[in-house]
Amino acid sequence: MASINVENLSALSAKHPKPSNTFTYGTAGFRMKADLLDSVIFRTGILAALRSKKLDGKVIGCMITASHNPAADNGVKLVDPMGEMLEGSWEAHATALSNAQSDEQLVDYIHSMVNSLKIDLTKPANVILGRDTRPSGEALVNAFVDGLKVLDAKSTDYGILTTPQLHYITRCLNTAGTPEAYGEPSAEGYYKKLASAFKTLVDGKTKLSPLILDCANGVGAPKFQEFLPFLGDSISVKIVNDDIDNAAKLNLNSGADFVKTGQKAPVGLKMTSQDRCASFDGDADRIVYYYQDEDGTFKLLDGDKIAGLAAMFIIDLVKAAGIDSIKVGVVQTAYANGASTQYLRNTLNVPVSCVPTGVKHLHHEALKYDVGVYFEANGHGTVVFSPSALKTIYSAEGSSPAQAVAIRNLRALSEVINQTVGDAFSDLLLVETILTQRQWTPKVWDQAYTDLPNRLVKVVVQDRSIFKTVDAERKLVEPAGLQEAIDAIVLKFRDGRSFVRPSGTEDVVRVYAEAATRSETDELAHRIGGLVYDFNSQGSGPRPREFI
Ligand code: NG1
Ligand code: ZN
Repeated sequence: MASINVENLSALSAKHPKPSNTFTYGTAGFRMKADLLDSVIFRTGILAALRSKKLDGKVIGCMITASHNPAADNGVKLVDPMGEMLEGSWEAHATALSNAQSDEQLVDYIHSMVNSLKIDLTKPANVILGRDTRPSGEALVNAFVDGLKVLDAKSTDYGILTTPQLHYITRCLNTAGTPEAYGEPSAEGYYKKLASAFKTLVDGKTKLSPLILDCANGVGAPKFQEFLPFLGDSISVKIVNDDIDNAAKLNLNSGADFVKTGQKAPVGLKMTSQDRCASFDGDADRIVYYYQDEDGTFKLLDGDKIAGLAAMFIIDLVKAAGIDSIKVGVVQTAYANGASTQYLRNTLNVPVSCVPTGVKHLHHEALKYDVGVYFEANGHGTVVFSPSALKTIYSAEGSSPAQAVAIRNLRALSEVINQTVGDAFSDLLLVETILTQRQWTPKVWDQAYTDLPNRLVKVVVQDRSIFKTVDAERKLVEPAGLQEAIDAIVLKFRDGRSFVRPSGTEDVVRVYAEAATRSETDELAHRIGGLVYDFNSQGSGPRPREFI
């Protein structure tokens, strides 16, 4: 095993000095104000090279994005060879490297990784990069590439991409030439694969009215525009909020997070009761749908509604194909609306698992099913088909024309869905497929179940690390006594449910509440918010006035 060239490292590291801050690689990688990220990204480059060497030169992906955060933020996430998130145990190495106080400490930590993980530094390293439209992205790509140079890693910069496109390309590169080959490793290859599957799925069906698509003034806008010619006349989409030249507008009063959190339409989108609308987030890995009722009420069709629609459709398709040995399961987090869980369990009769927040938990759990549908309520999710389910689907022949069509559709569905990660483009095509096949309006889709009113509030606390949860984050075990106090309040509310957990991406504690009516829900959320504030917020700002 070679050792690292310390002089080379020091020369490169001197270009990327570490500020005094402490950094953490969390559920969404590193994410913060872009001007703090230079040293973090340089060191993440070193980590990516080590990861690739550890995996015998397999291609590792790097995405520079801060998703739905404001334009001044940025972030970095690493992608493992099959397009999944970086393996959990390496997150701690990312954190440790980013916090090394000197070049000596940096070198020591790299050597300790090389020794404990048995990394052969003479192996090749291959890393690909993508970034969203943020102005800070280009300089951060250069910092990352400097990190790669420390270990002579080979890199390919794919320029501006959506996050899921980068995941897709990573998987394509690592599976090329194998029986699991995932597709052509380029944005064009991605467009061709998805468009061809979508055309199969809507073939012969009456086209729906145009979809109004809010792209949050982010990377989804130019990339969906690029995608449209591949889709031809199979779909009609009217893009709004596509101003990527004015960085300040990114995610501003628009996008999936704004729509989901505020339960209202974005700016720049005029809606009538005839319209079907959707919003991407800033890096196009989340999508929510919405429409307006005849009386003008805004109606949200979030990740839970998409999961319900997808599960319903896939169950029907598997039956119609005559291969109902394939079992469908759904994975949610505690943020899933209680009514959606009831619908899945009691109406669709599918098994539902609840896991902690964070895509990697959902993805991992979904792999346990033949076909695992997973979505966070905020609109991030996808469907994963197990290798054995795919084998069954691809070897089935069908004993009637109807079965043959259902089998063809299942195959196309497994192609239109980006199985590496939640993907707004792919999820859009999935929803449009189902609505087209059924000739449903969003209102008909919405009739599956009625959401319980719900509310999410943030509490700024002194120290969010004192909040410890169990049971897929639904119960607090620390601070002692707080869960009992929450339970006592929840008991007083009809259909009441509430839980408290520290955010993994922001310095806050989140309170979720649902109850039978809007006013009871608000009261419950503000009571629990007040309780948490009084426990740990003294000195961290004024007590929000709405807290009870
Ligand atoms: P945190 O900040 O840990 O709640 C948020 C979202 C997650 C996930 C991550 C990554 C909510 C309540 N939480 O996590 O679902 O998407 O960001 O972006 O929406
Ligand atoms: Zn995102």
